[in-house]
Amino acid sequence: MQKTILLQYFSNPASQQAEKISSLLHSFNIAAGGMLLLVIFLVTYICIKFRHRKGDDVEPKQTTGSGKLEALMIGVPALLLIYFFYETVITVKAISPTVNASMKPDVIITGHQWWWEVEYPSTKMVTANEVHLPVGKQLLLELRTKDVIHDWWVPELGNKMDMIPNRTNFLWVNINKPGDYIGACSEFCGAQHAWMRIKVVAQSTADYNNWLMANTKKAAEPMDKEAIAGKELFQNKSCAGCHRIEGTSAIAVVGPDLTHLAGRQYLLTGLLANNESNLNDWINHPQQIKPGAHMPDFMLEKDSLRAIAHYLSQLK
Ligand code: HEC
Ligand SMILES: [Cu+2]
Repeated sequence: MQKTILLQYFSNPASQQAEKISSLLHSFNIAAGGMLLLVIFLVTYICIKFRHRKGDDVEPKQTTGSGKLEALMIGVPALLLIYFFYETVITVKAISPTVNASMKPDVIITGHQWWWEVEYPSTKMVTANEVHLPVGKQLLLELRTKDVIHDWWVPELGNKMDMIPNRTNFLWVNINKPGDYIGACSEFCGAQHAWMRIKVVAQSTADYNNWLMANTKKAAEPMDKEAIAGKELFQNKSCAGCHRIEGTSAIAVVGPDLTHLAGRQYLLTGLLANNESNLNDWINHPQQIKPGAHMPDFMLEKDSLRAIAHYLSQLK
């Protein structure tokens, strides 16, 4: 989860949008690099060629004003600027076609301090933090926020987009190849901003449809005595006041939807691997693990905690 995010941008553009941005960036780097080399070469050449030599006592011949040289020095950078301005406008237009009211988003992503809510309008399914998307399809992402400004950015998949209170923004993405793509919230949004990571799981259409079907189902029933007790405790110990588990009486949406929690690879936007013992730790003292998170510490007995964690770990 901790790969250097910026480097991926250059090395692995994985969507049509990212490819366009990447190729613009490459041609810009080539032009800027060429300019830099030319300047270094000229400075070095002039320093050597016109250096002070023994016996040079008279002032060298002074030349002023060269129309040709000035035209070149102003003209070439001006042309380059115009060219890159034009290419930038073309690229921006190509990666973000206009969204009109009749278009339905494929996914609605809402930023919260400090997690992501993910809704699939076609099935009304809601999940959190790990965003599954199909490859080879032009997808429209609708971006919102519940609190402060957040910013969605998965470098390998293209440009970033702000999530602004009381506004709806859109982002197009057409992913080329299956894989996991890591991003991060890119607008400082409070104490745990640095841990507001994004994970996009890009899948073939068939895999994606299977995932969507499986996750649209109601939550799995607890399979053993401890898990049954855990389910009870979840309803009674205020967890249900903030979380939803589809198919149970927990229907609150203050925190992430937990209906298929066990299907996620990570907990808490990448902070912990998703397993029963980490779940137990998290429920035991959320404020030590993610200080400031909007989930309070609970004074629960060890047995109760274990039962809840056991129950949650069965929610495949
Ligand atoms: C006051 C609201 C609130 C209550 C009560 C609450 N939670 Fe949470 N919970 C949250 C929020 C908010 C988050 C997201 C924290 C973050 O990532 O910053 C969260 C995150 C979680 C996660 C991680 C989800 C994920 O996708 O990684 C689990 C598991 C969880 N809570 C379980 C519980 C359990 C079990 C209880 C009861 C003991 C409980 N919560 C009570 C608000 C609450
Ligand atoms: Cu954020």
